Amino acid sequence: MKAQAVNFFDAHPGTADLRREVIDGLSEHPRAIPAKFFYDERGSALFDRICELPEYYQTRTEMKILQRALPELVDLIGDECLLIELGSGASKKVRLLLEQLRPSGYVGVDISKEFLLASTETLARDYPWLEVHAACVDFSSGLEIPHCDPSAHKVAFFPGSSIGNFDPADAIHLMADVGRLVGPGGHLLIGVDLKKPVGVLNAAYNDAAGVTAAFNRNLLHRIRDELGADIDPAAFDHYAFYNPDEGRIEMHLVSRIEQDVHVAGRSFGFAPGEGIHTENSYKYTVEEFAELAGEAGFRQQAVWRDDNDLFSVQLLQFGDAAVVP
Ligand code: AVI
Repeated sequence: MKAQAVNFFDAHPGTADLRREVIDGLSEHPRAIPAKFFYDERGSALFDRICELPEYYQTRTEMKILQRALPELVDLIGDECLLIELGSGASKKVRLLLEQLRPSGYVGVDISKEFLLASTETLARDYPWLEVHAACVDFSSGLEIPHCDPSAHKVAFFPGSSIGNFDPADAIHLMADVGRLVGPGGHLLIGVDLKKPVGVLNAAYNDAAGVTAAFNRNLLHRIRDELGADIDPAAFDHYAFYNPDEGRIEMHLVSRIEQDVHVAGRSFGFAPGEGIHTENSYKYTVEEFAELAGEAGFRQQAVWRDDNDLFSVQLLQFGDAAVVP
């Protein structure tokens, strides 16, 4: 069978968005820049390396859970669905689903254009029976996705606990958008990282090889290279820790020295130890996540975890009587 061409839809944020959000973020106190800007081609490649690290249990644990859950999952979802993968990246996990679920179509959605194109083209080649679409969008600002047959049973797949990178209120909004996309009876299959001993969490975001530090500093590489700023990534330290009050890992970039950096004609002074908050990664109990999903109109249909309770994969179903914010 001949591979299908990938239908491509491009609405990814460009340099103007980066410039605006960086200037806004550096003008605030405390300073913060959205984590979505980690993911240019280099940042996505660094994230792929993180997924292979011994300290970063999430990716391999989720894979194992999915493998174990598959027979039950196929029974619950049925065949002929339209599978929509949010944050498709390297799309490794979805292969498991494609092979067992045999969906009628696949839509890969990601903010990183080069990665998305490469991964969907590979899927189209490897699964010639599958209709493959690619939508390059920043789904944190709404889910405008073409190619969605209104009558299809839609299953959104959001692996990797990327939901944890949204503040709870934004996570509810995003899931409500997903609910509108999949419609009543539609599904969301989602990976959710669980609360666990602090030592395990801190190690996962402070790996010995320094890949997470390089990933964090990639934001500064982008600001320097794409915005022409005179910022030196080596003048900032990677700082990541679990904040138990908020139930989240926080990542920051902390200035080693007193310095002024110039971005798009604006000057920003840093005192030594002054930081930029770059990412939150929320951790949930299964019960806490049920409540969050419920606020978006989803109910937990099934929850699978590993033997050490590190991670969960949850099948959520969108209901008719949903109260959608
Ligand atoms: C993509 N996301 C779920 C990762 C996380 O664990 O929050 C991003 C990451 N940040 C540092 N390491 C990995």
